[in-house]
Amino acid sequence: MAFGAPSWRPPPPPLLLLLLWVTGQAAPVAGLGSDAELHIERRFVPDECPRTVRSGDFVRYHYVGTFPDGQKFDSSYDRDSTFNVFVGKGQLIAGMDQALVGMCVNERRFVKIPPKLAYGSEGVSGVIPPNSVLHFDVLLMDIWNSEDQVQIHTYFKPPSCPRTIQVSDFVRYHYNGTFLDGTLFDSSHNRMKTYDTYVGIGWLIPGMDKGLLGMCVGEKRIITIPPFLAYGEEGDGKDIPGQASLVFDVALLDLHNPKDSISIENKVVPENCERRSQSGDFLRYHYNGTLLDGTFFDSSYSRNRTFDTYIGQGYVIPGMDEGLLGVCIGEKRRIVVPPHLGYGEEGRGNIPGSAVLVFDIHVIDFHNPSDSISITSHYKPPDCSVLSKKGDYLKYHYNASLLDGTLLDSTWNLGKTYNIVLGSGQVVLGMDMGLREMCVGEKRTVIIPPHLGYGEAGVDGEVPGSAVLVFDVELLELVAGLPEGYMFIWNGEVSPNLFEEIDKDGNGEVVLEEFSEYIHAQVASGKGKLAPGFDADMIVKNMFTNQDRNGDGKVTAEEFKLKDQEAKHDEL
Ligand SMILES: *[C@@H]1O[C@H](CO)[C@@H](O)[C@H](O)[C@H]1NC(C)=O
Ligand SMILES: *[C@@H]1O[C@H](CO)[C@@H](O)[C@H](O)[C@H]1NC(C)=O
Ligand SMILES: *[C@@H]1O[C@H](CO)[C@@H](O)[C@H](O)[C@H]1NC(C)=O
Ligand SMILES: *[C@@H]1O[C@H](CO)[C@@H](O)[C@H](O)[C@H]1NC(C)=O
Ligand SMILES: [Ca+2]
Repeated sequence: MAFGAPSWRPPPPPLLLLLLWVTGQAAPVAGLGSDAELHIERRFVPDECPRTVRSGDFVRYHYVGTFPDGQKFDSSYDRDSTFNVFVGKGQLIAGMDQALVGMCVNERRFVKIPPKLAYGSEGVSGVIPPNSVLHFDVLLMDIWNSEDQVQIHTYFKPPSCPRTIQVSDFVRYHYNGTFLDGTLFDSSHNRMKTYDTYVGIGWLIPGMDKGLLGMCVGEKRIITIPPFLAYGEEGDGKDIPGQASLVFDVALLDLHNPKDSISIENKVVPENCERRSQSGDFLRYHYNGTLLDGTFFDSSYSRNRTFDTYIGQGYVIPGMDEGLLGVCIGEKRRIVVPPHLGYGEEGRGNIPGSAVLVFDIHVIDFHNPSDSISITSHYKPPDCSVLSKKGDYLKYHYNASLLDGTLLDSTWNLGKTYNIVLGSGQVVLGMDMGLREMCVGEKRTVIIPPHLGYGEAGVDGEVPGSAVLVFDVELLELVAGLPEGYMFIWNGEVSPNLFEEIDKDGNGEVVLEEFSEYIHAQVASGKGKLAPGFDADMIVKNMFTNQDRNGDGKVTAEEFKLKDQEAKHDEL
């Protein structure tokens, strides 16, 4: 329909406004129609009606205008856009100004307007005959007032709210955006991604910048924004028409400030804490990783293995590098890491970009690569003068555990002592060190860092990799070893006729049987001594082989002499 829209007001004003302008100048028109009064029929009233139209409000509505005979003279639907206007300010024909008052959004009214409240006796040339009664089928879409503020309605608040959105915070949230009539125009869910933005610094429409303030993670609220705090007269693209009020249903998932550092919460520190982790330490810990809204993203428990790392050296995200400093063994704490100290704007794996990370950690143990063993003696017998040394044969009991108390192994379960020659590599280096200078009856605790224990590999199924070990040891027996390098020594003088004595049958050759018999006899009579803790026959056999230079299984007097003169370190 072409009504010859005047050029003074883009976009082309709809019929009602145009015609009012024509008649509005004239004196009030007397009612000449058959229906002299305004007639309003409420054809649909929604259950929810938080607000009704008052004079001075701005409204958006659809309408169909007909004559009483049903003939249509105008329709907003044909223009595919609502009619937008202030109510009660004379911008409408008088009947319409009255008919809209009291309407709810989504209400539908059928209105009959007498000519005296419409276009009177003059009508509109070519469109509305004089003295026409006009019928309008009106559906209200939107309503606001220039005095409106942003409205906030919180419908879910989490039990704990340690922090709320402040100006310049960065947030991640989900939202559904609708118009007042409930029509969805946008949703973050359609993109399957949170909306991520700064708040309060103009990245958002003003109403949103304001409406998000004070919100906590987990909170859900409905933010209703009048168009002058949203996209105004112009609207936004094809999705948001001009002068539209917007309703955002918002669920806040994440919140931080770019100035945040990490925060440490929920500390549970064991009573006994002699040492706190420092940069350069190697730490083993369990963790559960979640996002601020509780969404789980990773856990060491699911791998049945601690997470092991050096700390303070850049092997982990900066927030963890810092958060793991100063912990005690056995400590639990929560480390909250803002994204700039975590995985940044990019995120990683199932960690979204710009996400705050929450790590609940449990420290299993830590050590420093420069650590040696530590020995704490708990009991020493009154006479503790004979101290263990390299080469001694030791019988001891032990309980082996991890720093968190997990028992690994115990000789008490085996019902017998563990026996070793000290310094012979029969136990891990840390244990070899930890058993020195100990007297029989002494009880001590030896703590062994992994590089002096089972290393990074650990022992499959028994000792975790990189684990610090705790041995509670009790020394039960000590057999003094021989001087270093000797497997057999004489207690007294060596017989001058040694070869003849060994060569029992006097045939000038010593065979292994003769040799072995002789040595054992010396040991038995206390004249000689074999190194303790080894297989005596093996020692004797080795001694014999050493003497049997040409390897023919017989030692001659010549071979015997040669060997005898040679090294000081020889056994005979
Ligand atoms: C938005 O709509 C989706 C799908 O209907 C719904 O799951 C969600 O709870 C709504 N609200 C928010 C704040 O996302
Ligand atoms: C962790 O251990 C449990 C119980 O021993 C087992 O059922 C599970 O499969 C293990 N998971 C992994 C990843 O090894
Ligand atoms: C991690 O989560 C599991 C399962 O909920 C829980 O048993 C464990 O204590 C948690 N660990 C920490 C360090 O919070
Ligand atoms: C090892 O544990 C057992 C049982 O708990 C205890 O009786 C014993 O004294 C412990 N041994 C050492 C060497 O600590
Ligand atoms: Ca012989």
